[in-house]
Amino acid sequence: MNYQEIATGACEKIEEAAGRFRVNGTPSECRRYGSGHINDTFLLRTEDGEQGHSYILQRMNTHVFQDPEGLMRNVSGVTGFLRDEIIRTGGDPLRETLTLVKTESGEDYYVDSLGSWWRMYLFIPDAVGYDTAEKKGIFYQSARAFGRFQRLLARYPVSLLTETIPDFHNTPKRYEAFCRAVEADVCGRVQGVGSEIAFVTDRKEEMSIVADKLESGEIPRRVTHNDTKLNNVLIDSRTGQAVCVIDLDTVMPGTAVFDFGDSIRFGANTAAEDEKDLGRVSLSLPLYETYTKGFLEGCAGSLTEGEIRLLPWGAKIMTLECGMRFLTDYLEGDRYFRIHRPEHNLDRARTQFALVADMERKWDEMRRLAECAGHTRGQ
Ligand code: ADP
Ligand code: GN1
Ligand code: MG
Repeated sequence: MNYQEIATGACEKIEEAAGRFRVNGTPSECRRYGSGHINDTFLLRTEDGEQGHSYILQRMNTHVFQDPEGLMRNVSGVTGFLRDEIIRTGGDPLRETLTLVKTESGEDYYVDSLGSWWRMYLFIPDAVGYDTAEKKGIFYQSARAFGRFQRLLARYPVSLLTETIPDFHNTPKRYEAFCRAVEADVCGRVQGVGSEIAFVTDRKEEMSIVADKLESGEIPRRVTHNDTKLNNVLIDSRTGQAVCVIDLDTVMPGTAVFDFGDSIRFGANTAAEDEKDLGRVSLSLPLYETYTKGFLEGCAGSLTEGEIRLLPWGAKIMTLECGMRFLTDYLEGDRYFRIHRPEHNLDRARTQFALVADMERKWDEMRRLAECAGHTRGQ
């Protein structure tokens, strides 16, 4: 097989794994793919006479996902459910949801001789995952897709879902973990980040605003995606329409307020998540407005007034939480998020805090825009 940009040590295991799945043709080419921070993702091509086929091969991150079997049950259940819904409404299931490729022995995953977990999806062609919302239309499409995704899953039986990362968006617990990391200071990095730590602790009271409402039942717990980054929706490269919501590892009970918020955190930032020049970081109110409109349309009237009122808080808390997670990882020695340079996690944390600060400046407008969109929701 021909490998591109892959360390030689890894090739043998990729070859072993690729050979276990029921692909059409013979694996011929493999390269790293996408810009996710968690799994190792490869694009695998096969040769099959005149034709070639493409697949996504992933080595799952079992440090992050400690119950990979439960996770794969979720992915299989959710994709199967979406597939039925898509067929029922006349869509194309091979394009509009992920399709797992089975192993030769009929499993959804393969565990190699080193204990690494592998899975494979059909590659969705002519579709792109964007790292920045270059055009408003792309962001609007992603908003509709994530809104629709959670509306479709409203009928999915929660009892079938494993919580793949317990307390994933439990922000007060994330704060506790952050405080433990500061206290332990295992890498001796605390002294260099005093102002970032103070930024977080100054906002301690805000961490529980959405969590408390979820706990008290004021807003409903729903089946949500929980990782609604713009690059977790594939956009059709010809039509510009959203094709498929991907990265289903964190589909769990959660709140729509955070699905909304995490998208704003990533896609309505005028700079990249790891931009070093903080002067370029800001919240784009036009993008925020566009996303709000698209998300409420995608949810088609299913969000409650309480949820709509909390949307700005969802954006702010997701940004604060993510910054806190990047900073925690920096303090603990970069063990969770994949980094590509020293201090990458610190740079990421700083952009998140700069974005929170800008949201605070634009808070009244954020609230007004959410209210306005709420009045015309789903119409
Ligand atoms: P991570 O959890 O590391 O973010 P993802 O599951 O999001 O991993 O995959 C990483 C990238 O691979 C995505 O952002 C997307 O660009 C691409 N990708 C994943 N699955 C598919 C697929 N079935 N078809 C086409 N591209 C895909
Ligand atoms: C991770 O897997 P990916 O790259 O789509 C992370 C998200 C963070 C995001 C920050 C399972 O998302 O929670 O918000 O990085 N996923 C997990 O970019 O922790
Ligand atoms: Mg991803």
